[in-house]
Amino acid sequence: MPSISLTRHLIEEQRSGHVTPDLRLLLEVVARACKRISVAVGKGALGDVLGEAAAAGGGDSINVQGEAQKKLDVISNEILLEANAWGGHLAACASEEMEHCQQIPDAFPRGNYLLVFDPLDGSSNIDINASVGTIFSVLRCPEGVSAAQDHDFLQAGSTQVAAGYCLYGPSTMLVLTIGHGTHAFTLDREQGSFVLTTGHMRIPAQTREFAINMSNQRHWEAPTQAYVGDLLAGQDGPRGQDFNMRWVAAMVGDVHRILTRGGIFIYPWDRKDPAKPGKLRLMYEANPMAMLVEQAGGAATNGRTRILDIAPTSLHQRVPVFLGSKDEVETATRYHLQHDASAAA
Ligand code: FDP
Repeated sequence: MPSISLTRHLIEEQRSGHVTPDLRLLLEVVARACKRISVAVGKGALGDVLGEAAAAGGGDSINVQGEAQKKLDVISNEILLEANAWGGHLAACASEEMEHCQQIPDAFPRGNYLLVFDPLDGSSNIDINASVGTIFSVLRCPEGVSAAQDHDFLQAGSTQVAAGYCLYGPSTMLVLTIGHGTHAFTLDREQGSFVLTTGHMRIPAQTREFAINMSNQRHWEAPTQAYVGDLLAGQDGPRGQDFNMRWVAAMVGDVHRILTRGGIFIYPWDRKDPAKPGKLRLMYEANPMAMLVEQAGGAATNGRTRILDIAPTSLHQRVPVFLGSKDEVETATRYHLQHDASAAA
């Protein structure tokens, strides 16, 4: 059986009518940019890419989220912007690292898609040489819009035409959906191409593995406390079985584990910072991951509502996230809905 490259996979999807020529080329450009980021990440300490980015006026650079920017956050953002500027497939790009979307420069033709990305998710893992990744989501530019603005990106996740991530781990993997299954490609470093290694990934409906930052436990709301408490009670508790915990501390790594062998990943709402309704961002973390997970048979909610049904109100909006094995996500969601119902009674 000859190996199937990403290029061949996308051409076959185009022949099946699942992807337009423009979207195919756009995804190829994103994949090419991810290869460049993979090279930069792989250089580590030899490439002068580790550590904090410097602000123009001195000191550490802070992004729009109020978070310190790593050099690799900035490098990855620039690679994605530059790679996507000239292809003619995009109307605009938005990124975790930029307050507002960026239109395609006038020198190049503008296309019909919008690209939104987290250039380097899990960047606190960079300096310890652990997995990080790029997460991206592709939306249609609304009809008749010639100069896309932030509000043109504010579409529910269910309208995404493609979503994916590239994981920079021991191997570099691109995991992609265009709404017809979730497929994983591994970068063949000698050939320089992504090769299909797992087609139609499937997340088992049941699991005994969960992922959550337990250090925030005291800040969680009551139903999250109750749900995780029952997982921790193991065999002696109401669930009647032991659960194991895994936490990569980069969403892209935790979601990859779940797509590979199941589990539930949770970043709940907490009281640590009441101004933030969750840590993760809807447009370029929760939405693309929710689409990938649903396309692999899993589920994704904010504890109450399906993530892909949430109507966004701002580009950098945060949401609580519960995603992974379908039965387990439904169980966790039930704890929250039952709590709300008894509080309202
Ligand atoms: P990071 O801040 O390192 O970029 O989206 C941000 C994220 O990582 C996720 O990848 C990860 O799951 C989470 O934050 C970890 O945050 P905490 O260490 O604050 O729990």
